[in-house]
Amino acid sequence: MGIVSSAEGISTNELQLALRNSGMPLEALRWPLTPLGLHYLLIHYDVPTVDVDAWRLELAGRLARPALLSLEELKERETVTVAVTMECAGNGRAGMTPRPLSQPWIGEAVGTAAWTGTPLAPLLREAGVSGNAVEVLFAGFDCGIEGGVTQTYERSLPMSEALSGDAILAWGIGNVALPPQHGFPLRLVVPGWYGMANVKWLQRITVLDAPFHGYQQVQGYRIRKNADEPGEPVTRILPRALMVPPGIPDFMTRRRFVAPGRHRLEGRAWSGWGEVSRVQVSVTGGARWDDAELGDAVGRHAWRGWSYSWVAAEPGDYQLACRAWDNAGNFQPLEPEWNLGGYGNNAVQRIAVTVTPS
Ligand SMILES: Nc1nc2c(c(=O)[nH]1)N[C@H]1C(S)=C(S)[C@@H](COP(=O)(O)O)O[C@H]1N2
Ligand SMILES: [Mo]
Repeated sequence: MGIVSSAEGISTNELQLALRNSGMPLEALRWPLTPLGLHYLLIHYDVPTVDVDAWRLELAGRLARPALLSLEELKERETVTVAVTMECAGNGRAGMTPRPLSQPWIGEAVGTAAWTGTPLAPLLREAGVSGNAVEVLFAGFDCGIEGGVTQTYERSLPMSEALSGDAILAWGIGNVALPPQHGFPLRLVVPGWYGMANVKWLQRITVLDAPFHGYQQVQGYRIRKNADEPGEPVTRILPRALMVPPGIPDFMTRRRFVAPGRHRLEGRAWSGWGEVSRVQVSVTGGARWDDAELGDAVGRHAWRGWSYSWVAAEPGDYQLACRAWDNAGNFQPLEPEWNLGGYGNNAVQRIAVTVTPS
């Protein structure tokens, strides 16, 4: 992964990635469930086309009863619908200096969807997981070259997460079949984990008796300062609060303009480590912080709303900011902490707002 100084303009390569992988416009934070088409997208290689009639999910590896399952057979199993806030591990990457060269997210790589599918754990248990199994590997259909390595997109989960967590194999989103870009015909959804764990376009699930050492596990998605160190794996989502940008935007700069008076600032906050326990807002660029009012969570694995009443008395330029805490004790830093891949930057969001003369 290369790096560029953030003073340099965006490269054509980054622009290509940015155009393929759309973010959620922040005004869509108003919806508890992100409308289909506004949920962010991240696709490393190409969107594969899958012939669902010929398609079978393969259950393989350290299992007493390996299996091939059609979509119809999967749909006959226990079916659940779970609201999950999903966020790309690279969200906030463009705010790091120097900027890690990859999809240049600012802060919009998030969305909440109602995913419909069947729980993963009972499926694995019924297939008879062997006693020496340590991880479960999920392989997609999509192939590409990354870091010089030709690969299929694949990621593993620890056995404990696969058997005790709330992961589902999803064939639906918001009451419709998965669209191609979200993983048709079947994807993994791992509540609380950053996006990379949620493998799309599944073709095979393999139970492993040794840790997976594939590219997306040991090269990509590691928190490290340089390529020589192994670093720490990226796992669960760090807390973040985002605000619906108030007022109206300037077309080019996206600076916001509001009239003097009282404004209800609102947004959402989430964490993959536990419940969001506190959200604060600053209308003074961080000089002073006040507690926001918390709303209900959309679900156990989904964001919760917050609001704050701002009296914009004086015309002038302001910087608004918000930050969240979770009940596991995690909170958002004021400044990004740099790492090579540009992962997990949950530094506070700042929004430039002008209060216009009345
Ligand atoms: N097969 C496959 N699964 C994948 C990816 C991919 O490129 N290929 N991208 C991952 C990443 S990095 C993210 S953030 C999420 C994004 O899911 P979405 O596009 O449905 O929002 O999918 C994950 N699953
Ligand atoms: Mo991602």
